[in-house]
Amino acid sequence: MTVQIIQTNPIEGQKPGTSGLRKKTRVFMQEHYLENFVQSVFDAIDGAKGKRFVVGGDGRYFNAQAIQTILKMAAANGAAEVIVGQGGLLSTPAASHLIRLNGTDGGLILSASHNPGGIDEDFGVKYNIGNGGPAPEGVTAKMLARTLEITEYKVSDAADVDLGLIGEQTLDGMVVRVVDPVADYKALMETLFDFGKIRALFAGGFRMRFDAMHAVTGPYATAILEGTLGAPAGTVINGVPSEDFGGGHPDPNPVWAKTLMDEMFGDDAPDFGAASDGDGDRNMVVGKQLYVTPSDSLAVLAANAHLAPGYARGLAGVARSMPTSAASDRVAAKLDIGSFETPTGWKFFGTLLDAGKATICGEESAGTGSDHVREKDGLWAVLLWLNVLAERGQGVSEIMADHWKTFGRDYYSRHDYEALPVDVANDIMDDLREQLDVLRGQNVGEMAVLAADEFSYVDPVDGSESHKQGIRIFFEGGSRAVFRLSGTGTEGATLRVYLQSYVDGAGDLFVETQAALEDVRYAAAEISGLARTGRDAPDVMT
Ligand code: G16
Repeated sequence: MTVQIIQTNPIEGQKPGTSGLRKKTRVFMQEHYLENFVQSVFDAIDGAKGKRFVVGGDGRYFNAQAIQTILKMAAANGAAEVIVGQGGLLSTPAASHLIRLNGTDGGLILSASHNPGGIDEDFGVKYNIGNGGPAPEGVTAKMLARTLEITEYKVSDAADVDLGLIGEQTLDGMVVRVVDPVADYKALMETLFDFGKIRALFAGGFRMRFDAMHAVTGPYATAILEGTLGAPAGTVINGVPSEDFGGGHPDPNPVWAKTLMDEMFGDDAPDFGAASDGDGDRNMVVGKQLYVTPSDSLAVLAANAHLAPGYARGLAGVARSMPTSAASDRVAAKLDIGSFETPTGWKFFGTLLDAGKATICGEESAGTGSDHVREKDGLWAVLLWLNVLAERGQGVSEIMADHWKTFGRDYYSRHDYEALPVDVANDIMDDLREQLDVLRGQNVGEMAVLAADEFSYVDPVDGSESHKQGIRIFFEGGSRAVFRLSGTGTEGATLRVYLQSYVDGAGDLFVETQAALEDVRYAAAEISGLARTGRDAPDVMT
């Protein structure tokens, strides 16, 4: 077995987006493509020599093959040890936990998250640093720079590692430790939640449906909900990960988790429904006939987290991404704790969590998490909900109604225009940018513009700056429209329009969401010239 030094050239700028490098699988499968990026990651962190990493992915097409390549490259670059999930599987939050638990230098996670999988669909690789969280912008910028100048990479010609075999093997002198992907994660959850209370809830006949969407959370949810908490067999559906997610789109929202939504809105709906995405960091929560928006879920969890043992001492603060609704700010204000608004991308929460400024974080894109790891965590959110339901002895609808009466309701919806020609999407954003100064004071339909700006962020911990993080238009009465281009799409450009409208606790709390947002939707469409998309409706509305 020898280390081979392979001559290569930059293929294209491999620019990591909101969450690592995401491309069509066939792009990743081109000669040298994956290798160029992995070598650039190692180079950007000053080499892999003597270092320890965690590697795993969501089981999508090309996962196992890519892991073998990464292991051989880590060995050839002199890494000391790599911890891999059995079968190459690790959910993103479980990988984050393993990095922290084992004090490794970092980890490589293979996933395109909620994007579909398969040879004609999407693949992705991201690098997480030693705190368990996604690499910050300074590090991803170095990776990109490296991909533009790469001339060679190192790879071992050793045989493949048996990823099915738990235990230690060696690869060209590097230790490969294959671990049960679920065990350590489950042990962590047991320290945070009252498993006895949740077990009693299920024993009392509480019914739940968890849709794992044929993705990586299946084994985790089955082991924890059915195996440990006593939920009846069949509580977890689509629980076996498949390379193409059963031909589906593993994005836990009302559009893609339609089977679950139909059941939850049907006559014999279970008490609680939940779903998770490709790599297990996103979640969706549904009550009987009630969809809980991710922004509301964050607010409710922040308001009730103290009911779970892991958060009984209270929260240091709550952080949300800018496009997320202000619902969690209202909770933070009432609890008199820190409240933070960051750009989109979980990496921005890392410094706040590390510094102990925030305990719970969340995003409108179906992500919630806490300082137990440095990623959002789908199953964690579901278990916290279960703990709260068990403690309060109420259903999801009662909890939501009570929350809205106390804090008011932020009606919220995201409208996505997918696979737009890049120039059309850029024109819309550029034109909006040019109007920012003149919008103030204008009336558009029923709405009066109070202010408009482009979101910039200065990290309160390390002072790093991020600009051009989305355009915000604030209307009188607490409504808001936000425009942003997605950083995770792999085809054309995706324009996201985030709509929000607030009513206080004495107002009308039970209007249909899209109806409640109609005026702000109209104003947003007029101001941005959305007709240019050529679409008469969004492709996805969540
Ligand atoms: C990733 C990040 C999230 C972020 C999302 C935004 O999610 O981890 O923190 O909110 O991207 O996506 P977009 O740029 O498309 O709006 P994931 O679940 O895809 O890793």
